[in-house]
Parts: sequence; structure tokens; C-alpha cells
Amino acid sequence: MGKQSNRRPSRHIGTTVPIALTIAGSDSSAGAGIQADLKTFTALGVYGLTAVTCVVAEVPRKVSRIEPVTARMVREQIEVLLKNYPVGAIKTGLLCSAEIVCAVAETIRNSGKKAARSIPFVVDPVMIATSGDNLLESEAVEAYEKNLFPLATLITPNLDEAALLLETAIKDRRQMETAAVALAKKYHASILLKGGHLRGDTAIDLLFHQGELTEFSAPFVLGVETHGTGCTYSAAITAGLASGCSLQQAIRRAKKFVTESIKRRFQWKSKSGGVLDALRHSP
Ligand code: PXL
Repeated sequence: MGKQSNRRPSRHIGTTVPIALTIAGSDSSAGAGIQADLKTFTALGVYGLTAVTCVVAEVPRKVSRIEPVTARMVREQIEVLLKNYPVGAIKTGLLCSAEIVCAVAETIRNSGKKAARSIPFVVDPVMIATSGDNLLESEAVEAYEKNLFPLATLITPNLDEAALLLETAIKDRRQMETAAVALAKKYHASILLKGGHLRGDTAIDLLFHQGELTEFSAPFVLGVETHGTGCTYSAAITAGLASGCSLQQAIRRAKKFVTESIKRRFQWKSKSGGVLDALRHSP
């Protein structure tokens, strides 16, 4: 018998830590995109995997440049991950172009046959940044509607994105209800319509799921740059689903997490004047 190895078996082998995959863009300021998703997954006890779709050079109020990764590279990242890891839930963030939207849809549809299609799939239809910058090619909207939405467990538009998809203005709570139901009927998926941009003293979101409307609300935190809030919210929902929560449980927990991350935000003086805020994902 040889000498026994001094190496201890890893404490982490056989770990049951849930895994979530984000398919999204890189935000150089690290407040949104894959960076926000990874911070959120980690804070919520989930191991995060990433498939990068594009690289964005930006700071919170200004997008400077966006460059997409090739569709082939996006496809390959997703394929190797889904082939090897027991992924518990998937989310998409910024997909940048129609070509990438189609590549993501096709890869998820084909990967692992039935298995990949039964993984909870959250589509955050990132189109316009909080700064107002356009992030998505206009032809990509149709690609979302035709290819990606049909695969989604949950779609999480904000009011601007919902207005664009329905070609109608959404200005109050009543119109939000109508819009959430209309989107669910149009895309045959559950819809979480985020009403944060209504700017009342509460931030109200409406879920339309299995024929029922549920409201999620939290006090609106005033005077904060909210860059990355949408990414953080959909990542937190995805983390909940990867951990086995129901949709309602995952959203309730995610809403609380986002509100807390905004309340305990970081703040710096910007070198170009003004302040820089960033959500603080971990206490
Ligand atoms: O918050 C939307 C968003 C998503 N993903 C990336 C971004 C942004 C906003 O700027 O850069 C990569």
C-alpha cells in the first residue's frame, strides 16, 4: 500500500449549491450586466455561470461604446455550460443584436434536448438603459418576440419596454394591469411588469401568472441613481428559481433584495462632477 495522500478531500465535492446561468453583457462600471448578476447570485448563495454577449464601455449615466461578441462565441459558451453543469435556472440580460437573440434562443431550444427546455428561464428584455441610452438593435425586438419569448418562464419588462412591445403608453396602475395581462396573452408567458418608473412613493410591480394578478410593492427609495436595478432584480429572481422557490416566493425575495441593495448603496464623488451611486449587493 502506498503512502496515504496528505491531501484532504475537498469539502465542496458533492456540494448541492444551486447554479444559475446569466447570458448578458459586460458593464465596465460593474453596476449592471453580468457583473450585477454575479454579485446577486453570490449574495443569494447561488453559483453563477456566465455567457457574455457584448462588452459595454460605460459609467452610470453614459454609455460610451458597445461591441457584440460573435453569435458563434455566445452559442458555444452556453453549449459547454449546459453540457457540463446542473444548471438550475437561466436568465438573459442585454443581448445586443437580433443575431445574438436568435443564437441564444436556438441554443437553449436545442441544448440537452428536453432538459434545457425545462430549466426555469427568465427573460429580462433589456432594450433601453436607465440613462435613456438605446442598448438593443431595433430589429432585435422582433427576434425576441418570435424566438425568445416563446421559451420564457417569466418575462420582466419595465414600463418603457412594455410600452414599446405593446405600442401603447402605460401611465398609471390601471394601465399597468391591462398591459401585464395583454403581454401574457401575447407571448404565452408569465409577465412581471416593473412599475418603478412611475415614480410614486411605492415601487409597484405586477405579476400575471396562471391567470392571476399579484402585486409586489416596496417603498420607493428617492434620489438614487438606479443603474443596474433591473439586472439585479431579474438575477435575484433567477437565483430564487435555481434554489427551488416558487415564482411568487422568488419575486418576493428578489424585490426585498433589490430594495435593500439600493438602501445600502455605495456613493462616491465622480471625477467629472456629481456623484456616482452603485447598488451594494452584499451587506
Ligand atoms: O441596465 C441595463 C443594462 C444591462 N446590461 C448591460 C448594461 C446595462 C445598462 O447600461 O450595460 C451590460
